[in-house]
Amino acid sequence: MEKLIITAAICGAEVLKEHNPAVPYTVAEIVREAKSAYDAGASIIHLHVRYDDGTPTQDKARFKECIDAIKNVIPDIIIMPSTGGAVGMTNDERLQPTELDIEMATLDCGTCNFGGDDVFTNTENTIKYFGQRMIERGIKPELEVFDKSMIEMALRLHKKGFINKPLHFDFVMGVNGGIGGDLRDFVFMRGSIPADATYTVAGIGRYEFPLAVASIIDGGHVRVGFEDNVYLEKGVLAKSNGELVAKVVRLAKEFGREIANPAEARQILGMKPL
Ligand code: KMH
Ligand code: ZN
Repeated sequence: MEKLIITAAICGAEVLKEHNPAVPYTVAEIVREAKSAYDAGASIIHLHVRYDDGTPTQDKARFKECIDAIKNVIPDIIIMPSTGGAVGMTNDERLQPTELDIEMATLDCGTCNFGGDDVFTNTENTIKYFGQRMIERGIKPELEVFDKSMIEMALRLHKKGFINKPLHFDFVMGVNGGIGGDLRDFVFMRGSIPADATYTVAGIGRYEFPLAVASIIDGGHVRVGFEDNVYLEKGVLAKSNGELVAKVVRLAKEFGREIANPAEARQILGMKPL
């Protein structure tokens, strides 16, 4: 089985210090959390950025500041900025990090409710626009799918030339408004992608570690981090993103799965070496 790629979603746009005091807002805090995740075994950092007061932003300058600061400390890490941003942002606002020199970015493949009255909007034309931008800029998309219908959208837009192979999916499971996070949901999603595609799983909240185990066993990859879950176990807050990554590394070891470093992750995902 291929080595396991661990992605750390260290920050997100919605989770706050009120949920876990270790959630990073400042550049220094973002570097601290990225380093803790890398040291524990993550090879990809899924990056959202905030202003110092915690407000989410897609500001290009803020992304550059954070990416440069992370790369200064961890030169080989893969940084995958969000183009999802936060609910309510415009397309061009969301696309700002793609103007930077980045290797990967998220590409959200459909619209869904996002808790309460929020709707995370990604129309077909939006996905085409984002996909085209990533092709032009040589950025590998991670296809964020919150439901099975979004897999179908991604496959259709691949056929139309807006998303290039090799396809790499992220099953985001357990969002209020998307697919659940039970094993049968995982089997359904996993069985719905082409045989030559790769995938990672991001289980929200209590789904994080059970779905990590499912993916470890199945040969998929795993995403953990404060964006999805702030608990190391029931009632115990994680002290860092590194603690969440370390738990996945322990689980992988139990099932005989080795961990990929960033160079190996690039190879598995069909990306250019650094
Ligand atoms: N913050 C969510 C509305 C992504 O990073 O591409 C969207 C999100 C997905 O987090
Ligand atoms: Zn995200």
